[in-house]
This record gives sequence, structure tokens and C-alpha cells, in this order.
Amino acid sequence: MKKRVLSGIQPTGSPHIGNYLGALKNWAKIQYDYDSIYCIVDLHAITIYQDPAELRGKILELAGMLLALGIDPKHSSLVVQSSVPEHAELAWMLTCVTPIGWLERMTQYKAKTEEQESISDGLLQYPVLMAADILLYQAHVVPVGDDQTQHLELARDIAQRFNSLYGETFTMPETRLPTHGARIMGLDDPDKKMSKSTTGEGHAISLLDPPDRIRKKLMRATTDSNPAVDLDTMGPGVSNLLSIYQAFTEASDDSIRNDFTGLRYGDLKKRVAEAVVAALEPMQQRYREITADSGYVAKVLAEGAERVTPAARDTVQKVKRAMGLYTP
Ligand code: ATP
Ligand code: LTN
Repeated sequence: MKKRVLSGIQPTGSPHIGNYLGALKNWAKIQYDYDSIYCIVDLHAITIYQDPAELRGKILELAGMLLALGIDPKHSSLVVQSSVPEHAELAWMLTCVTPIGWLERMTQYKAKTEEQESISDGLLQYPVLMAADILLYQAHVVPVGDDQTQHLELARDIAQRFNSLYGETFTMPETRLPTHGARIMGLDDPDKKMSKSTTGEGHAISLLDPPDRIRKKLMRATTDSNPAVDLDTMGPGVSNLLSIYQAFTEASDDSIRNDFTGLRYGDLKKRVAEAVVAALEPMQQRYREITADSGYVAKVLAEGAERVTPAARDTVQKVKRAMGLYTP
């Protein structure tokens, strides 16, 4: 039997090249070797207030985009988290075995609380819900970007704690990072990770940005005071541009060194822009085709939820029995 892969993405903001290179590209690549489940995590999105009409639209838009970048519904189940209620059900049970101190230590929680006026309990519980997403399907492998490694360690800690309290119940999930592009930085500020929730025209390249916009954003990207590329002394901005190029083209370290050493920054940016445009254009074309058929995306999501539900029910039943909850 194939091993299982599971990952998730929030339907907030506009998906960007960081999401693609850190996670989504890997999703499409490994779906043929695993039994794959990819979730649009709308319950995670509402840990911070979302405008309801906008959220509804973003879920379908994101689903269309995932299909456009190669998630194949014949090989993968594409699922909206809230349409399988067992995610929330298991999350509660896991909440009860998770010490608050583990959650208060999460760096994403600490960073988000600094940005919010009022902090919901949901924001603290966010990583428990994420652990539930993974453990619900007994996933072996979780492809994510580098910023999620701490959450995955926590998921393993929760699984281990549950298993030792109530007996072997959960598979231990393994983190899978991409070789290149695990952490893409903001174009305007290469010390901060590129993020959907950071505003500012020059920060991120959205997967649906037209070619001219992509070129413009890259030409304005922050570099450093060197005149040309020097791999040994480059600052984080130049290093980020090279990471973007390498992750899109899968060029080897040697060819990067040979092709880019001594290149002036203006020319470097042009090369990167052409690589990004060439990679995104076919995806944008497919996105237009997919969304032209208004019922298609909804049909894929309904099939996805239906396909994964038996596995979700099975785990919840197992957990209930293990904990002594009532199972008629
Ligand atoms: P937000 O700003 O709303 O937290 P986000 O841009 O961090 O959003 P998520 O939906 O939280 O996006 O993440 C989806 C996937 O993309 C995760 O696997 C995450 O690790 C990955 N990812 C997010 N940002 C980056 C980045 N800058 N570089 C590489 N991977 C990233
Ligand atoms: N927290 C993740 C999104 C996410 C996820 C998951 C990733 C929710 N559930 C399960 C992997 C597996 C993020 O990217 N911010």
C-alpha cells in the first residue's frame, strides 16, 4: 500500500511564489508516489477574522489554483477542511492532551499575537488543529515550507503523548522540505519571510500576477551595495533572488556559480524575472481554463471530501475507543 501524504494551505490573501516553491510544487511532484490528501484549511483561516464573503471566494479561487498548478484529482484528494467535521472533532480530543506551555512557545503564535489587537483562543489552538489534520489520516509525510517545522515537531510531540497515555494510535509524521526554496524571503525586505498576510506592492509575487507586474516587482527587489553577483559576499536580497531562480529552474549549484558570478544586479533581476514568468504563465493559462467551468472545482471538492471521510471516521472511532468515550 502507498504511504500517505498530507498538507494544508490557508485560503487567505493571495498565494505567492513562496507558497509554491516551499510547498505546492512538492505537492504536485510527490502526488504520484503517495496516497495524497491536500487540504484548504478554512478553519485555520478563521483564527484571525476574515470577511465572510471574501473567505468563501478565496476557498474556490485557491482550489482552482491548486488544480492549475498540477494537483491531479485522479491522484490526490483535494479537501476543504471544514467539510470533514472529524478535523474539528479530533482537534478537541488532542487539545485535552496538549499542555498550554507547548502552545505558548510557538514562534508563529508569538509573532501573530504581536500583530493582533485581540487574540482568539483559536490562534493558540492553531497548531493542535494542524496536528489533527495530519494525525486524522495517519499521514507519513508532510510537505511544507521551513516556517512549519516547529508546528510539525509539536504534532509529533502530541502524537507521542497520546500514544503513551492511551496506547499506539497515531502514525508518526515526517517533515518534508524542498531542496531549494524552503524559505523564500520578501522582495522588499529579505530579512522577513514572504507572506500572504504582509501587504505592500513590492513584497510578494502572487501566482496570478501578470508578467509585467512580476518583472516590475523583481526589478525593484532589495539587493545590497555590491555592484555585481559575488556568491561569497552577497547579502540576503541577492541570495533570495538566486534561491528563487534555482528553485524554479532546478539549476545545479555549479551552473548557478558559473552563470551568475560577476553578473550586474539589473541583469540578474532580468534573468530571474524571465524564469518566474516562464514557470507561472502556463499555470495561469490553466487557471483560466479551469475556472471557466463554474461547476468543476466544486465537484472536485465534493469528491475529495467523500473519498477521505472513511479514513477520518476510522481514526476518530479509534481515538474515542482509546480514550473511553462513548461508542455505541
Ligand atoms: P500567512 O501569511 O497568512 O501565514 P503564508 O504565506 O505563511 O500565509 P500558509 O498558508 O500559512 O502561507 O502556508 C502554506 C504553505 O506555504 C506552508 O507549507 C508554508 O510552509 C509555505 N510557505 C509559506 N510562506 C513561505 C515562504 N516564504 N517560503 C517558503 N514556503 C512558504
Ligand atoms: N499551518 C499551515 C497550514 C496547515 C497545514 C496543515 C500544513 C494546516 N494544516 C497540515 C501541513 C499539514 C501553514 O502553512 N501555515
